[in-house]
Amino acid sequence: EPLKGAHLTVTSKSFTEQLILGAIMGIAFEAAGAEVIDRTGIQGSIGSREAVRKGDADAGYEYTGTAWITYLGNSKPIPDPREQWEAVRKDDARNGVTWLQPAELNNTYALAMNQENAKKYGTKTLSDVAKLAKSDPGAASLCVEVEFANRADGLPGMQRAYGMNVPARDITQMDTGIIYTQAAKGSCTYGEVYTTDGRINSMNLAVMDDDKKFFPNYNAAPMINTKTLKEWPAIAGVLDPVTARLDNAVARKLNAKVDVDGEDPHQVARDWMVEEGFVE
Ligand code: PBE
Repeated sequence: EPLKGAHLTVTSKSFTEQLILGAIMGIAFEAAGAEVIDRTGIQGSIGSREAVRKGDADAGYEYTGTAWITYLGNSKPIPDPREQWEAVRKDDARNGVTWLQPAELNNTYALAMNQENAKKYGTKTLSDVAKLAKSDPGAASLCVEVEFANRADGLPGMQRAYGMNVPARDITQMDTGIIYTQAAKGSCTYGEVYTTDGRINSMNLAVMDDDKKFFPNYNAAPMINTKTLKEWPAIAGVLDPVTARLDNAVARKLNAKVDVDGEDPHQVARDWMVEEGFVE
C-alpha cells in the first residue's frame, strides 16, 4: 500500500469524461491505500485547474492542449503529442504543477452535423464550413458551449484560422450535453462536440475534419500539485499503468455508458478498473 496514510483530494471538470477520469484516479489512489476526498465535477476548466495549482486539490486529469493554450498562454500547438506534453510539463513546473505520463486518449474539439444536413451542404472539413458561411449566409449556424465561445483554442481562434465569419446571430451558446441533441435535430447546422463523446456515434453525427490542424493535441494526463507529489512520489507509479490503458476507444466506450446508456460515472469507472485488473 504505497499511499497508506495519504489524504488525497481529486478534482475534475463537470463533463462525463472528466467525471469518469476523476473517479478512476480516486479508485486508483484508494487501491494504493490512500483516503480520497472527492472534489470532482467543478464547472468550467479553470476551477479544477486552479484548485490543483493552489493546493486546494491534489490531482486531476487535464488535457495537454488545454494547458498549453489556455493556461500557459501559447498560441501555436505543437503537432507531436509527446513533444506537446513535454513542453507543458516543462512550462507548468514553475506553477507548482507536475504532469505525469500522458494517455493516448486525445479528446479534441470538433464541429459535427446530422446526416441530413451533411447531405444537403456536403461539408466535410472546417474549410468547407468557412466556405459555406460565405456562400450561403445563415446556413452555417453553430451551437457552442460558453467556454468554447471564449477560449483561444475555441471559437475565436477557429474562426480566425479558417477565415470563418459566422456572425453572432447565427451562434447559440448552450450547455455541453444539449448540443448533441440540437445538432441531431438540426436546430443548429453544426454543434461543437468532443471527439471522444459517445453521442457522436449514437446520434450518427458527421464530424468535420480540422484540415488546417488548428486544434492542438488534447492528451489526457494527471496534473498533480508538485508539493503533494514530493510528499507522495509513489503517486506516479500508481497512476502510470492506469493512464497507459486510456485511449480514444476506451474513452468513447466509457463515455457512451454514461451519456447513452444512462449509467453512473463512478460505477462505470469502477467496472473498468475491475475489468483491467487494477482493483478487485
Ligand atoms: N477539450 C475538449 C476540452 C473539453 C473537451 C478536452 C479540449 C477541455 O476540457 O479542455
